[in-house]
Amino acid sequence: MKPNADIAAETLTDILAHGTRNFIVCAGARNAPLVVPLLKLDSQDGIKIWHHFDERAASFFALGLAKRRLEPVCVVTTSGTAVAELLPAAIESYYSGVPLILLTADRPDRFRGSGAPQAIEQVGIFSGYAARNFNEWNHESPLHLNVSFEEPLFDEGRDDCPQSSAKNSAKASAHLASADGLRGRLGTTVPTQSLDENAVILVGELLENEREPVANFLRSSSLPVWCEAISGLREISGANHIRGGDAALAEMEIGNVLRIGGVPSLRFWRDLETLEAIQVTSTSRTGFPGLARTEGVTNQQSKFDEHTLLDREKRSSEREQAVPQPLPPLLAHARCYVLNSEELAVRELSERIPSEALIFLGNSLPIREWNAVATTEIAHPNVFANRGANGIDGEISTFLGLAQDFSGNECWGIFGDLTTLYDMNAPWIYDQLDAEKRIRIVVINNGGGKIFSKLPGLKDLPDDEKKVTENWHGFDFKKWAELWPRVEVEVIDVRD
Ligand SMILES: Cc1ncc(C[n+]2csc(CCOP(=O)(O)OP(=O)(O)O)c2C)c(N)n1
Ligand SMILES: [Mg+2]
Repeated sequence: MKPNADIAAETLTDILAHGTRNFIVCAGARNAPLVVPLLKLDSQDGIKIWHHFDERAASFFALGLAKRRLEPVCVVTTSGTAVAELLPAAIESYYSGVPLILLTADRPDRFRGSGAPQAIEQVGIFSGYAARNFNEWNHESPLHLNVSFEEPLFDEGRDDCPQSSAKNSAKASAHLASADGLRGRLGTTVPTQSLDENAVILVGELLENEREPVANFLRSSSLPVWCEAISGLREISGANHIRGGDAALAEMEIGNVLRIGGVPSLRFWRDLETLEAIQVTSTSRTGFPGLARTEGVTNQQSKFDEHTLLDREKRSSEREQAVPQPLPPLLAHARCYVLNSEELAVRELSERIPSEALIFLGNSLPIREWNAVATTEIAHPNVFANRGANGIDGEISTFLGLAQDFSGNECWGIFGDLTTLYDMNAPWIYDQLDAEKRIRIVVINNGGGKIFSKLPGLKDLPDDEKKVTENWHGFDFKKWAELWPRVEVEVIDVRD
């Protein structure tokens, strides 16, 4: 039988060889053979060992660390339900194309199905959401490595350490280079032939390196375009921007849609499911169509660069044909709607947050309100959100991971009240973040899940039923903030 120390050293060496530098340790007994050697690597060759007690928050923090640059981040858990806590972040990582390594310690095979303490069915627990070995893994999704350890967990007199040497870094870069090659082969041109004058372009989440070619494409096209804040292109000049979100789209006659990047947060996108007369073409890094209907829908996985978005010929012929079209007034002037108090608060925030800041938008109303009403006078290119599975869980943790990885120091996260309550343990990691980071959490407290007040079927329920559907509460967020002295929390109270 292989000694635990060898199993741990081999596993960690492989993970390091795949370019991982950040490990989030959620310590237990069973994963001690992994944790002890890892701690010895802290601060060597850029390796950083983080620690968290809450595996769900830890895995979302890992997702945030990995999200911008797609450098794999590893979460290390003990056995049992600790492993199950990783599922939400694994799902988000799967749908948003982010590399997460889930390294889980287990009891040996013979314990499977036995009901013995802290022995659950860990093998395959993430089903299709995670690859189970390095060969199956595409580097843009979760990888689950389940490692069994016999007792005694430590062998007498051994002090093995995984290799973090230059040899491994070279192996890692070779591997990443080949992953890039794979992504490169996915590149194709966007099928623009199906777009006519009734077309709109919707741009969802883009990686930073995807933005310039997409921006050039938008500028070369006269079609109206809706850019999500997380595309980083919402405020670019030279594109025919639609302002006013769903309200503006509702006024337009739309025959077909070209979606570039992540799945948009628009209500209009959800409605496209049944608006079958509208043809939809999607092109994105992750390759998810974002619609269940297949009729009238084309979809491709694509890497965006100057050559893949639109081939040169098509681009120049489009420019020649492009007769300047007068913009419908609604597109040119966004201010033809009345803002409610919550929207006003979001607008005011967008005027207050400096352009260079990192901004994380919580799901539910904050992201929708920002997209619809945030100022376009100030460019905010560093906006992020978790739009893979649209969860309201783990949002603050993801924000903190992004904040740590961000090159600047000023970071703002804007969250709904239930979203905040969901991730109350997130600030645990604060003390480990770079001291110069200035991190602000804005809670838009409307006393519950107010997005449901906008849904037909739920908005007209009597109050005693809305209490249930919206989870009304009178929670005082200042008390939560007091638990974490370093956390700067601003509560915007927009309760009726
Ligand atoms: C983990 C998870 N559970 C449930 C939902 C469904 N959901 C979407 S929005 C929402 C309410 C969020 O409330 P809050 O954070 O206060 O935002 P508000 O709607 O008030 O803007 C819920 C429960 C979800 N997206 N994710
Ligand atoms: Mg709320």
